[in-house]
Amino acid sequence: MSDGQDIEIDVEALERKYAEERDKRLRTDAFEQFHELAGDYAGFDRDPNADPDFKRDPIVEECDVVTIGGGFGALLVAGRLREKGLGKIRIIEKGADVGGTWYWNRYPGAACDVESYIYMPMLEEVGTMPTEKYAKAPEIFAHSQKIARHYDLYADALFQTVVEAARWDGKRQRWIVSTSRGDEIATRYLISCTGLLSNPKMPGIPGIDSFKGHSFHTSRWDYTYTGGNQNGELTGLKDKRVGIIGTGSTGIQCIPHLGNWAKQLYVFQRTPSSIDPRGNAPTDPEWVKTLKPGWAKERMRNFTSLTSGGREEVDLVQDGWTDIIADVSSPTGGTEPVDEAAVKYAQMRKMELTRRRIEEAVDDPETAEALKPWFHYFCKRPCFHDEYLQTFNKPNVKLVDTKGRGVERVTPKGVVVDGTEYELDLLIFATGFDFIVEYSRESGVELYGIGGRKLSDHWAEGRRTLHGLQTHGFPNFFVIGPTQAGVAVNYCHSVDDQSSHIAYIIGEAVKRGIGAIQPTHEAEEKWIESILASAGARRAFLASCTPGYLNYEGKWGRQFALNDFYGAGPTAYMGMLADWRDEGSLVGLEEVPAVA
Ligand code: NA7
Repeated sequence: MSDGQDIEIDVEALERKYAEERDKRLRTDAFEQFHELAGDYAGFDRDPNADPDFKRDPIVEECDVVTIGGGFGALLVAGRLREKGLGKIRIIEKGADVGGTWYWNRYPGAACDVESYIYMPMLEEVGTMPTEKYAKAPEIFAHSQKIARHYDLYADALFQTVVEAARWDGKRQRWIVSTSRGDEIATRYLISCTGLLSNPKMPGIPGIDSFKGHSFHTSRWDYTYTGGNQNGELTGLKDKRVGIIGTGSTGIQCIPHLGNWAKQLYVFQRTPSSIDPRGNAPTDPEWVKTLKPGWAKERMRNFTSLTSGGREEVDLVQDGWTDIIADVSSPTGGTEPVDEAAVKYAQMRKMELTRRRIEEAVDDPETAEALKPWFHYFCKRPCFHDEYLQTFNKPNVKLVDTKGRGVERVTPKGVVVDGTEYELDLLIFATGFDFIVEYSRESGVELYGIGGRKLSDHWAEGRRTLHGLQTHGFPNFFVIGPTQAGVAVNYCHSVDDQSSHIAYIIGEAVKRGIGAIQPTHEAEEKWIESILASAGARRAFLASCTPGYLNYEGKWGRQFALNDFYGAGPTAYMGMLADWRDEGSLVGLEEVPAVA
């Protein structure tokens, strides 16, 4: 197959087609079409990997640091703070172990979609080498456990515990953290590490609670029903009719396994993903021998630079992501000006190549046609897989294309699309996660800062931060997250950089004898102005996209502009934070004196 360089594009015609497809998918309810796993949907939140009878006594004590969450964000910041000598660090986590995303997402086929040598953080620190270029979920989960052991974080971790609220005590200069298990923990530093995509969401499809068969969200995979494990072997499905709603990164990874084992599989599709070849391979021991200390950080940096439009002498990762960027510069922001028309053309050619690959891989022309994505390349997170498309050639697998409308309704027996009822024994929701919603919904936590001011009030019109990390009126509180920050394709790189920056600030505060630190009101205002100013360019691109979590389901507003990423991109963001640290005077931060 060609590399696509010979493909000619009629730009205007394709833009019209993209707009038509987007319009089919626009909905007035946008984010409101989804529900958290709470209220009527609380039953979907059962953790199949935790002890439902777990009990412990409430804890009342003092500590140095509390992290809200126990995924890579928490592990990285806790590890870095350990390196700076902070003693008592409590990770407070809803799950029964560390790992975050990789604790919850145990569906068959789950793997990182960015190369593991750069995705898995702290490889050199803890002495790990992934076994494959794209490691599978169990290996990534085990790596998170290894980080926790390496930095001795298990001893003070509180699992199966949810942080509910935290109140700033100005006299003691402590956050008083209360939890679902009645704990009252006074901590000097409170760090929110609730993750990028951690709250599963359910679609508000009429009749969804009437289904009488078995059902779960992919992030709560029920192996007692399906049989097997994360490698597949789903023997419990041999005599089952299975339906799955959702064809994003999650759907495309577990669908081949379902296709291998289910008696009948129906894939209910609203918008097809773009699927590029994966090309996984075992780690080459000869290559490992060539690596010099510092290689992991340099590889991360090189990848983030290339995938945010930068120029590098070498492409260290050389995979689907960097291949694309060789031809297509990302509109998410680089450090150099780009020729927008050339970028658009290259992206269109890239998508045409993807559509041609689908025609080659899928036998049935109607199915192939329905699997073709019609949107700009970066409108949705690109997917990579070598078996997904071929799964539709199996006689027991049927694509039910809802033509952008979504599933019509769920009945006690199954799922209805276009008036046809598909009877099912098992219905799986691969419908994704909340993305940058209101903070207290996202984290489940309410904060009461100086004077009892609620964080949800302070952020009612959208986030207000300095560098996405700290907020005025909430001293010693830090957030690891994408909002108002430079977000890399390799999200773990963003998390790694933010956690080092937070550890630097805390380390300096301790060294300089500052009991409580916060951004000044002026610094926060200035940062917000810069976020709003850079939102314009991205807005035009996002408006042209089919709805999805990356463009706030097509519903833009000032709040979303404020909750958006740092417009100049991750390389510029990380460079700016490094310069800020080098300057050394903690510009824009102020000491908050203890209240008498
Ligand atoms: P995603 O990428 O948000 O995908 C969710 C999927 O669910 C997507 O295909 C949706 O279609 C589909 N969906 C949602 N509601 C419906 C209804 N009502 N009917 C039919 N289909 C529906 O989540 P993932 O878990 O796959 O991936 C999350 C991240 O994990 C990913 O970005 C990587 O970083 C790793 P839509 O496209 O909205 O039309």
